[in-house]
Amino acid sequence: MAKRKISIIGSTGSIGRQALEVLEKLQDKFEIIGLAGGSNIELLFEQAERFQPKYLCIGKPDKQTPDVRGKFDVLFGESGLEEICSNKENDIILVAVSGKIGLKPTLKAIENGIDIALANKETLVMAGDIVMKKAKENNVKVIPVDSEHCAIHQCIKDINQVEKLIITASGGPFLHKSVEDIKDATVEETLKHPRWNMGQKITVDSATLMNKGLEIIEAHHLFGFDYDKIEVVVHPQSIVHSAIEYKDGSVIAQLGVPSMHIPIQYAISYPERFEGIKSKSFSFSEIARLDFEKPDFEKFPFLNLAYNAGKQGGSATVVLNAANEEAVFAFLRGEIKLFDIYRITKNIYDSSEFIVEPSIDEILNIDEEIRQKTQALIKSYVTVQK
Ligand code: MN3
Repeated sequence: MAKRKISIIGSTGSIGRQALEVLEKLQDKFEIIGLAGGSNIELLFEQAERFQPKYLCIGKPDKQTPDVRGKFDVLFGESGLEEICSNKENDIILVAVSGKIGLKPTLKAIENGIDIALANKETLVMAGDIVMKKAKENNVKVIPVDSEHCAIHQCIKDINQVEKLIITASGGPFLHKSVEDIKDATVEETLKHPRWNMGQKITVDSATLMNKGLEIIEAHHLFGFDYDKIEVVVHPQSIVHSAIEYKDGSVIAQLGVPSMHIPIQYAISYPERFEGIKSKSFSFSEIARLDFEKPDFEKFPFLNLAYNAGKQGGSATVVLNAANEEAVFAFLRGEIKLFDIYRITKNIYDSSEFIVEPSIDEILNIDEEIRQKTQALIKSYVTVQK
C-alpha cells in the first residue's frame, strides 16, 4: 500500500511532538512531506534531521538560525505555512499550531482538497461556518484531534440518527475547590492539571472550563448540532472521552486511557486503525469506577458564556476567544487573578457588537481589535490592583 503523505504544522508543540512519536511507530504507513515549527528552532531542526521532510518551515528565524538550505526546502513564517498547506503532494495535514495562525493555512489545505486532522480549536471557534462550508464544497474531511470530538467521531455511524452529543470534562484542578480557593489560585496551582499534560494556555482554559466552552463551539461546527443538543458532563477520570445519544435512547461512548497519542493517530489514520503506539490493553477492572456529575455553572461561568456566544454566532465567538486568550496570557504573566480572566472576558464580550456573517478578513480584524481592547482593560485592572 502506498504511504500516506502528511505534513505537520506546529510540529514542536505538545500535539506536534506526540504526533511525531506516533509517526515514528508508523514509518511504513506514512511519509512526512513537511514540518513547520514556531520559535523552538533547535527542536525543529532535530525533528527535521530525524524525519527528513521535504519541506521545512521556520516560524521565526533569527541570526542564530543555522543555514539548512540545501538540506531541506526551507520556507518561512505564515507564507511558508500556507505554501506547505497548498502542496497537493499531501494527503493530509495535521494542523497542530496554536491560535489564529492555524486559520489561513487550514483554508488553503481545504481549497486544495487536502484532508485535515484538526488539533487547532481557534480555526473552528473563529471561523467554523466558513471552514466547514468550504470543506463540504471541496469534499475534504476534517477529522478532529481534540479527544472529545475524536471520541464523538468514532461513535457516529449515521449522524442523522443521533439525538445529542455528550461531551465529557475532567473538571480541571479546581473541580471540588470552593469559589474562594479558585479566586486566589496561583499560576502554579492552575497549571497542575490532574489528567492531561498540555500546553499552558489550554491548561488554564481547562481550569476555568473555558476549554470546554470552546469545545462546545467546536462540536457545533464539526457535527452540525444545535447548542441545546450538546451537553457537558463532568467525568473526573477522563476515561470516557465523550458519547452520543441516538434517537432511540441508546448511548454510545468511546473509552480509553487519557493519552493524546490515540486521538492523534486515529485522526491521521482514519478510516484505518493501526496498532501504532498502543502500549497495553484497556482494563475495566483496573479502572474500577467511573464518576459523572453535572458541571457547576456558577463556579465555572465560562460555560454559559460560551453557550451564549455560540448561539449568538457570527463574530461573537471570535470576541469570546480573543478576549479570553489575552486575559489568560495576562494571568500567566502574573498580572491578574484567575477569576479576572472571566471578568475581563465578560466585560469585553458585553461591550462588543457582533456581526452575523463575518468574512475571514473581518474575523482577523475583529480578533485584533478585541485583543487591543482587552489589553487596555487588563492595564486598568493592573493599575487598580497596585
Ligand atoms: Mn479536549
